[in-house]
Amino acid sequence: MVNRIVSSTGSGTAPGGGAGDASGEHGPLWQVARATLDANWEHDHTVPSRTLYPHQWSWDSAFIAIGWAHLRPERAWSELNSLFRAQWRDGRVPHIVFNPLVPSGAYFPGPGFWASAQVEGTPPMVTSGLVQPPVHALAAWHAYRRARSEQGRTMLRRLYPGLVAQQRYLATDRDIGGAGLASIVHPWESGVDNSPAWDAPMSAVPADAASLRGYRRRDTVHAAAAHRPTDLDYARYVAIVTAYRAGGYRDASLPDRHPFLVECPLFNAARGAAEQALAGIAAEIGADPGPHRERAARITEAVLARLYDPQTGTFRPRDLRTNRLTPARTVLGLAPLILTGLPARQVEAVLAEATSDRFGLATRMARPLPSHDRTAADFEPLRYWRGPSWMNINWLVRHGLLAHGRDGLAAGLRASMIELVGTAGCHEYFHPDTGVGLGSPAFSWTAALLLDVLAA
Ligand code: 9WN
Repeated sequence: MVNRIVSSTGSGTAPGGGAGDASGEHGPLWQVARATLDANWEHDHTVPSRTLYPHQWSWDSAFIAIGWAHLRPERAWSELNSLFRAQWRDGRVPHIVFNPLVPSGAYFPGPGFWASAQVEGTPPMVTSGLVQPPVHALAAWHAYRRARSEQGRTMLRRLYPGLVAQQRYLATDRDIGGAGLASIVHPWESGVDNSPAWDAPMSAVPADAASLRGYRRRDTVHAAAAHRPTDLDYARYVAIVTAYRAGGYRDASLPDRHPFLVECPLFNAARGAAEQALAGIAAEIGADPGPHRERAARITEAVLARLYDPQTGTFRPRDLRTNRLTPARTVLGLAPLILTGLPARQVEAVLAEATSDRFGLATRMARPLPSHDRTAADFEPLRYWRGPSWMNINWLVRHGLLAHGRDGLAAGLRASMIELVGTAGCHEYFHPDTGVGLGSPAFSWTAALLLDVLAA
């Protein structure tokens, strides 16, 4: 077990150069993060967790690549490359790539459940049929700038067509609402699976907890059931995948037949940020950045038109089944800050929400942002995505704060992130008040993003 409480002093040997390198003030912490990533490395990718998530996950790999850029840049490129080798012909990047060497029952739902081999245009390896937020171009661009090299530029050139195809898939097949936003077809696609943001659309999905009797959940073998989704949630997750799979994972005519269709602010902000990053990548490799800038602007406009509620000054998901914004005020609403073209009025609105008692952002803050509104009646500090703090969401918000020149708030957030992981270790998520580590105790993106915030 590489996870342990560390002191903030000491020395180490890792390369680096920023305040966070192994020879600096945070040397021992740097070493814990490095040991966590090393222990989770699996020939060409990094598993999120050896116990809970023993395969490759899509947005995890993006965040993990950012960490590897500080230690072993070749692994950052391998991480993204191995993921994009599993890209489907239609451009979707699957949310799980299954390792055939891991016993099929180690994770539920496993490879047999997804049955991707029966679908046209899928890669030789077994994958899920869902996607996750497209943070990969952002990660590739960030990783490259953290460790600029000729090899890095070659890798950007190699990844570019896949990154563009990923965006094209989301902009076309997934524009189910027809207004320029991509819909997610399952809460797992949001990456924040169990968020109260999905309670309203999920409540309309017909399912019965008893239907789970034919399956065996694995998550509750490794994590406390009280910290995980309920059986009824899982029955709905399974029902939604079953419906999507029955249609061959095709997106045509989903409104007529699919029980869950939502436009998510984080997912779409990630699309916009991806276009911004692709503009940078294109310029670096001699391609045309213009179309990417235009697409970023169009996505930003669509996020504003579809997901911003001027009455409350918040961004919230739109449920296509009801054509209404979902009621919960979750941390998803802060994600549009990563759009560099977000107008000043909405930047201020997001900051008002973030600095309110709901989320507690400040230049000096005891704890990072929770995943849900602290003042809400359904805030649950222990259950995943319904209150606990996560490093990836905090990293994204910090990225947005820096993009909008809010350096003081970004510094406050950074200090709280370092303090949290420095005290608790590289856990999957954290109690938003006490800071106690929850979920997997050796979680890769926590380690990777800690390295990145330590470095600058
Ligand atoms: C389902 C791997 C993934 C993350 C998600 C997180 C969790 C899976 C699960 O773990 O989801 O994809 O089994 O709960 O919610 O964000 O990518 O770390």
